[in-house]
Amino acid sequence: MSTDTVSPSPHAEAEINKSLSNEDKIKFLRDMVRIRRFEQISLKAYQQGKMGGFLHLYIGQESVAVGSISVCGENDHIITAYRDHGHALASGMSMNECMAELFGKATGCSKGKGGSMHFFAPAKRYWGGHGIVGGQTPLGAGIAFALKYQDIKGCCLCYMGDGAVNQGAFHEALNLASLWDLPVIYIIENNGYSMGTSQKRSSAYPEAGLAARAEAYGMDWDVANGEHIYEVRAKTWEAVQRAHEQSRPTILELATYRYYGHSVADANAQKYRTKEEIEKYKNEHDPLNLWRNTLLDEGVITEDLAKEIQQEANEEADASIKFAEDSPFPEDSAMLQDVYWEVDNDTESGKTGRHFF
Ligand SMILES: Cc1ncc(C[n+]2csc(CCOP(=O)(O)OP(=O)(O)O)c2C)c(N)n1
Ligand SMILES: [Mg+2]
Repeated sequence: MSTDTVSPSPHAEAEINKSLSNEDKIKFLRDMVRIRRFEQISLKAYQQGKMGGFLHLYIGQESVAVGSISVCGENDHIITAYRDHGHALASGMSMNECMAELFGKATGCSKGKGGSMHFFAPAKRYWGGHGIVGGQTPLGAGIAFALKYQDIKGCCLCYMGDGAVNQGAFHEALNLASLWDLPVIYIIENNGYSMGTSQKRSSAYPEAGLAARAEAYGMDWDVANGEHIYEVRAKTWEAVQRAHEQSRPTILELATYRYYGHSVADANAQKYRTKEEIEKYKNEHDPLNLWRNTLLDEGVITEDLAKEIQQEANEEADASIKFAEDSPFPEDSAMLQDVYWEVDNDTESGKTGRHFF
């Protein structure tokens, strides 16, 4: 762990950050440490053959989910892609329900039938977990539409990768979001790569960044550094206020970095970027170190408290592995449940398969 003094972030003075209590700040550290530990230990379990399917790790990007979700209120909603563990835990989901989902157990948040890419918690306004690149972007617009339609002052934070900006569905969503004044915020988590393809090899964009594509739709946009909690909160809050007060969409591009391969099955993880690049990010841009050192410098935490927070996260993650291992697999009879609400609820359309007309 680096203990260098960090230069104070200019965003510490933003209104949304000045009002933070020490407890709030400590919670952000705790949440980031919990997310990282959850994923470190899930990787271990994956390598031991305890779970199947995909596993896309968020390690290195934690400040984006924790910082942005921390400004959300009770009518704000979250939706994201398949790299979804961080957003789920930051939304208040428990490690137990998430780990059990990875293990395919009936106690998982999606009853063991979704796995890593499909964490869901509607009661916490967390709408997944989507595997089709860009597939969540029209859904994010739809959630925002529903809020507006019901006259609820809220918004939808819709997260996506830098690769998703080239999907047609995203552009259709942008068009409607702007045309219909929808309170949706597209947060591009720009980690520089789409699987093994760098941003430069996959996207045409002006120097200002990918978010500048918003110009074509008359939308507001911004580009910021996603590694610092203060900056992420300040920039997200501007967009949330725009959504709440003016019912207008925003594209917010946040620079970040993933330390592991695209997924645990990324056989080329060492080929499309250098070890030096990865080390540089780990050593100089790690969001956990950055925030921990900020809090040490501010006198909000001591080294002992930082260790205690890590220890607690380790214990919570270990307990979640035990919970997952001890949980049952879903019954065979549950195979066809939770596919269509209409079928589960025996409605006329569920019985006939006719949903329209
Ligand atoms: C429509 C579609 N095309 C291709 C894929 C395969 N695929 C899965 S993830 C991915 C890369 C996406 O990269 P990015 O949007 O930058 O997100 P990141 O993985 O960096 O978080 C691709 C091409 C897919 N899941 N869906
Ligand atoms: Mg990416």
